[in-house]
Amino acid sequence: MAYQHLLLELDGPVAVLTLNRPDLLNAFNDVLIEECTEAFRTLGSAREVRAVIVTGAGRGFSAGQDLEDVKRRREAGAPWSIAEHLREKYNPMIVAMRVLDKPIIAAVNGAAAGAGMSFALAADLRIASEHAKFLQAFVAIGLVPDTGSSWFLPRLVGPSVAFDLCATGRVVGAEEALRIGLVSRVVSAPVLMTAARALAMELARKSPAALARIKSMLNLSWSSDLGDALALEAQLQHEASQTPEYIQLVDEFLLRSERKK
Ligand code: LHQ
Repeated sequence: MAYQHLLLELDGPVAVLTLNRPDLLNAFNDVLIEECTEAFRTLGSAREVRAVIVTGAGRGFSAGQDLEDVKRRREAGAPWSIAEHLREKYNPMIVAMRVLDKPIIAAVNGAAAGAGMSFALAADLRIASEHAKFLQAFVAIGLVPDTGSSWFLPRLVGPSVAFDLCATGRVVGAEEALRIGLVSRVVSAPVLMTAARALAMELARKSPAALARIKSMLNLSWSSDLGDALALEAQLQHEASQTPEYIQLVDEFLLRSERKK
């Protein structure tokens, strides 16, 4: 599928989606948001794809909403509602990321600001280059967090740090991002994509059915109580244990243990 502002590369079981508006630090316009949503949905039914990487072309990851585009609309006098824009464009993209039953790795190569940071937070895990920086840029233009940031951020870094980041809009560099749990790894810029691809390949070798269930149970854990989580674990573990993969992997483990004796 050819997109206008999004590059899609298939590398065996790994799909790499690159936001491709480098002159604007990959700021989102309508087309880019729609293309991302479409790509996540398409990848959901691509059986050969087992892990997805999202990254940005050039020196930015994504600067969030394309503010030039917003200004153009205002100047054109076209009636435009931010609420509608969020409901019809950004929100479906975030939902498409969370319901995709495959792991999404955000390889954060540079600035992730506003909705660009939300986009990174909606991935299953984040790996950053030393040039990555995260900012809840909304407050600097008198807005509030959107595109999922108000939901993801407190869950990832706790309510106090989330408030700090949302209320100040300050820049979080790669090392701080690692320390506060925004990202799980930091690597040097030249090896970011190699590291992201290696991680994606590692995930691609795992049972896809197990990964889909892991994603689903962790999605639900964020809004469930302990009783619900225990019940869901029992149900999904039952389903996982009915798969041929489970029997085969346990047998292989026991065989390896036997050989060591
Ligand atoms: C940009 C942008 C940008 C256009 C850099 N747009 N051109 C949802 C619904 C509806 C409306 C509103 O918003 C939302 C959600 C949101 O995402 S709100 C938040 C929108 N994003 C921002 O406010 C971030 C604005 N950008 C920045 O703060 C900085 O550019 C960051 C920290 C991202 C990067 O700083 P630098 O590395 O110093 O780069 P730069 O500022 O020099 O930017 C490079 C170019 O990219 C520059 O253009 P130029 O022609 O001078 O090279 C910027 O104007 C352009 N650019 N962000 N969001």
